[in-house]
Amino acid sequence: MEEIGVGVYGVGRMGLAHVQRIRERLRGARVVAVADPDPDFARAVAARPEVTGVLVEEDAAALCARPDVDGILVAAWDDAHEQAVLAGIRAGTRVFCEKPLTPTAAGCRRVIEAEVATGRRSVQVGFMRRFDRGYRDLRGLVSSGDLGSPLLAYCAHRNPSQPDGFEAHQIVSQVAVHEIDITRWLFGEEIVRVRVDESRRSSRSPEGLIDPLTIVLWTASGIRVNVEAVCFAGYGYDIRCEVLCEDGSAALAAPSFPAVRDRGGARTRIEDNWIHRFEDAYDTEIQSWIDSVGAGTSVGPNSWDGYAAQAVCDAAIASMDSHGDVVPVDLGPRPDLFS
Ligand code: ISE
Repeated sequence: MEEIGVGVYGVGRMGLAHVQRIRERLRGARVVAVADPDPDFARAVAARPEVTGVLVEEDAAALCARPDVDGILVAAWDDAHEQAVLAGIRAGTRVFCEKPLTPTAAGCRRVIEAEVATGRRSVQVGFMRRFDRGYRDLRGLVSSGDLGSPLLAYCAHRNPSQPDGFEAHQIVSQVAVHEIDITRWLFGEEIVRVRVDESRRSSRSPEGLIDPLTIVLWTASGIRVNVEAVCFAGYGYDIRCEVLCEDGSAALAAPSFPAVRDRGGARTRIEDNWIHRFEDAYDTEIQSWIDSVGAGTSVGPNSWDGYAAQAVCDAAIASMDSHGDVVPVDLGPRPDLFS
């Protein structure tokens, strides 16, 4: 199969990591051009030695208009996603969009409508955990039925810290959104209500932010998922998930690092950030997008998944703002294109 041409919109930390993975590790694609909501920044990044030979365009629409661009990868800041994704859909260009698809459920609805109007699915949303080996094994076990019906799950999502400017609601829309998506995918059910519980605030967490939080999700059949979302845990990037079923339980396997035993005791390593922790998942995710663009198909989490996750985030933020109300989630009808 011929190589596909990729345009990357948003060349901050995540966008650049994707440029590098496409250039260094993946097959079947080349990055032909980049753009960024800040065009000067795009020009500065394109001048770096690790990005040599890549052209710079003014915006996402210009990327899509290039005859050598078959797909755009959107990794700009959240508020810039909607316009870029819509530009791709309207131009008939395949889109990979980092989560969140857009920062509000209403914005995701607009994306869905635009896709429905074209009559084909063309957007993959960046919920990379669905491509992680450990999560895939866990899902296989839970859905095999060998452990009986799932009843309850516990997830921990602990970050060592967050960048300056991190806002209170992002603990939901940037952090817990992964567990929201994983819950829907693991159990194959929509989330119907949410509650956010506060706990004692960590002294590491900046003014105005309540960290950690526990986000309680209930699925349509009543499975309850307790998500511990921590933005300023200090010690590392620690991800856990355990599902209790009627006949047993299954937990996410941690990545394997050597187990050290010495005078200090027994220990192993914990990752320090998500790009390292999920590097294999990102590679598999972007490779599957490249393959699907080459094959003219669409795979992985779609706009409906992006919308459903965002609708749950909106409800969780409402619960957070009300200091603990149980907030229902009403997704409305799912268009046939996504059934
Ligand atoms: C970050 O934006 C991500 O997307 C990571 O996957 C997540 O684990 C982290 O908490 C976020 O800040």
